Amino acid sequence: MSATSGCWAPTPKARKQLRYRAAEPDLDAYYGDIEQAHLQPLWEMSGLLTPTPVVKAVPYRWSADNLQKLAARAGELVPIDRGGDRRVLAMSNPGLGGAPFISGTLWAAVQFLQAAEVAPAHRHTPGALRFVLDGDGVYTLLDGDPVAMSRGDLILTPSWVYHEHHNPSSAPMMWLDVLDLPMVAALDAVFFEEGPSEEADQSVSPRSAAERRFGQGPGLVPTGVSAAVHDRPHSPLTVYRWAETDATLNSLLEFGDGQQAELRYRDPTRDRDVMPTLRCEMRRVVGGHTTATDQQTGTRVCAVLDGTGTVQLGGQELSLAPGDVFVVPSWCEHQLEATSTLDIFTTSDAPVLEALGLFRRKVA
Ligand code: GTQ
Ligand code: FE2
Repeated sequence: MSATSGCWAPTPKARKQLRYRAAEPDLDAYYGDIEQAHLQPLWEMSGLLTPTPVVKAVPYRWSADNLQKLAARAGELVPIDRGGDRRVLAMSNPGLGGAPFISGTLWAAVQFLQAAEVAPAHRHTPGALRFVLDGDGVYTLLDGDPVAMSRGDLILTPSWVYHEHHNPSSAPMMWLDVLDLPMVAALDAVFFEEGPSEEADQSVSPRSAAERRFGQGPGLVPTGVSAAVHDRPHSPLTVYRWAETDATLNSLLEFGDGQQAELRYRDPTRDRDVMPTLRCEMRRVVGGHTTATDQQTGTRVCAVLDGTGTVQLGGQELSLAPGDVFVVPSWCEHQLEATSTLDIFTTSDAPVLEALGLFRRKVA
């Protein structure tokens, strides 16, 4: 489902060679005729059914330093207006020939909002999430529910939910956005519309309505919730707070070898990922520990909330510091080594691969 052009069609050069090989005039004429008819011979193609995934996206890390400095400069230079209504820097995978995507299936970006700025309401079919690597002060309105955003929080913006971002604080704030946009684009299913014009800043409760209703107590969900809520394919809990995530990771560390813990963010009302296209997980690797090497199908976008160390990605070693974002392309070998305790947020398109029977994972 790569959004870039297919890798199986013969290149113009290959097509010339193909003609050359077809020295017989009949065959030569035939190749000309099928090309005219917009048909292509499978017997001349290669690279279509490969033994393992051939992935255009390459492993890459965007350093916190670059992300912060360059987003802050956009904050100085580029206003937020209707039309271009988000101040967003998309991470462009060096393997994708300039496409503004972190992989063939996912969009990842940093978004920067100055004090007193508003990114106006809209909605779209691609699903999105925000993860806050640093700071606080912004709230996002999700279909009218104000959700305060702070360090370590995961905020969902599921498909077709209106969202607008407000920064009533006195300091700028930046956060990570991940969307399933390239996947939805490859499926020719992108819709977008602007929302009602923004309201004045309102008082924002530290706990959104969604949290008070669906995140009140672990394993406790309301009865009598309308079918409209249950029929939606995403979690009705739209924010997962760092305090709970942190406490859960600490608790999980008491089990196993105590060197690492991993949790999955989940729909509290059903055994499902938070959104139909995006899985979210958080991993803690204790300083001094090295994880097993793993590979899985689908893209993983990883963000370092805390700690330092290195990640091995398909034979490439990258150093990690708080605020760094890296991509693990499909089926790429991945191994973490923590120098100081690493907390790494990961989101992936795994629910899509699982739904289609395409998810594979191998741990060495
Ligand atoms: O915050 O609404 O990174 O619509 C890309 C598209 C963020 C957003 C992005 C978006 C948004
Ligand atoms: Fe959006």
